[in-house]
Amino acid sequence: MAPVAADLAGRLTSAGQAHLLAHAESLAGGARETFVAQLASVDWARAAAAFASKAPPLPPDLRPPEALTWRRRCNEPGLAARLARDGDALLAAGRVATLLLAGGQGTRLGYPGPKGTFVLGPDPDRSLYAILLERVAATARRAGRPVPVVVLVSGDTEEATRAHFEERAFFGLPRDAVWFVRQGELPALDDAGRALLAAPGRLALAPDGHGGLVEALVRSGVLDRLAERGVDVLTTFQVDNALGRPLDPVFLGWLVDRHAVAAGKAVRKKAPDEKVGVFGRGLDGRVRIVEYSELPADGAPDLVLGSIAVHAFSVPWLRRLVATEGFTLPWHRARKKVACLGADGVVATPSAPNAWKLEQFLFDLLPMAPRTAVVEVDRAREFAPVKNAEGEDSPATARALVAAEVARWHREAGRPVPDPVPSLRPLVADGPDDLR
Ligand code: UD2
Repeated sequence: MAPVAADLAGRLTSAGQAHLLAHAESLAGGARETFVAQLASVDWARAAAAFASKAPPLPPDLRPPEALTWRRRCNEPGLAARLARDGDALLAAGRVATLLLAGGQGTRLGYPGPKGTFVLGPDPDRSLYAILLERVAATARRAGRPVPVVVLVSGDTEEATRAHFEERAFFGLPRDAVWFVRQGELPALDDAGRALLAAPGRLALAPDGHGGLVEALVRSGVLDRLAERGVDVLTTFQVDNALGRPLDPVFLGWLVDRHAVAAGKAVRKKAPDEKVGVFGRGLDGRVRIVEYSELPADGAPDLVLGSIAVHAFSVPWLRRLVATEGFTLPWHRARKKVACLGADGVVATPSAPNAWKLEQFLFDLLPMAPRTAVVEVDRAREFAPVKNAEGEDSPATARALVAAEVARWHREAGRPVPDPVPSLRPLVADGPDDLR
């Protein structure tokens, strides 16, 4: 059998992965070729840099950032109307695109496919992708201009996601305005930084975090394509929130009003231990989001604004940022239980965490932004996460929140609330105005 190509062998050795070379040599035939191809697909220098990096320490003096509060928005209808006009103008001018984060593995839900294909219901065609992308299509219809959609996928989600879009005829979106962008993957590493094998001849790979979208947008050329189309604002949202509104004109208008290059949506946290990142503003005036898993034990109770992971970024600012020398997002490391091939040649899931998964977070762009606009929204209207199979943030709690919101639309439109409450079909109705 031909030895592993010298340049790959060199990359592996200099990244401390010589054990993988030995494993490759122990394989033969197709298994060896598949494994060597997988080894060649990993950016080993990036993995070594990620493992060696230390996430920046939390600034000690974070305070809640200035925000357009829900109370102010309700008390100043004139302000909300003006902001909505500015946001609608951006949409009507085709200057807004949106990116759906759909590369995650959805481990906690225990659902085999990409989370976007999960049927939230009640009707059987109500997948999360259908609900969310029909909402984008409805917004574009109202604006009279297409809204380009970028879908961030990973090795775990790309194939089934593309198939779902084809089956559903892209949910009414123009195909030439939908891009699938594949994020990078990194191997799970042991305490010495050595890559684990998920099985003989197969690395234990995981998506590199939704912050990987920045490199994926650059590498794929999609960031340039968006700029060429005249897109100034790229909003982002998550596949696991059926009520997510990344194209809300007030949100867009506030970004413009604050002359900001980044924006985020917040809800008042239910409790300090709610599993949402928190907005904080440092003495440097920069707004950041601290992930719930990285908060102090008390959950930083005075940081009451929790992130629902709806963001917006200036495309020109993003393009300048990624072009600056040495730009990179910090690496966050999480210690996880990763099923892997033991020294005894048997694949086993360890009883205790045994490996490091390395992720970049999209919201680490915020402290790089000179100004970030934050909009507080009403959780009942915009936040119905599907994270876990049971209990909180589960399909059951999300279904109840969605039904309550659809019922509210009927009441607000002076319509009797149907029983059962109908499924959420944004192309039919996406708010009380559509029911009037
Ligand atoms: C996320 C936020 C949390 C809060 C919460 C709201 C992060 C790290 N945490 O918690 O602050 O806003 O949502 O519900 O954002 N994804 C990718 N590629 C990846 C990893 C994740 O596309 O490599 C997507 C995933 O498909 C999902 C979203 O990012 O749509 C967040 O997934 P997560 O599990 O990383 O974060 P989560 O849900 O614990």
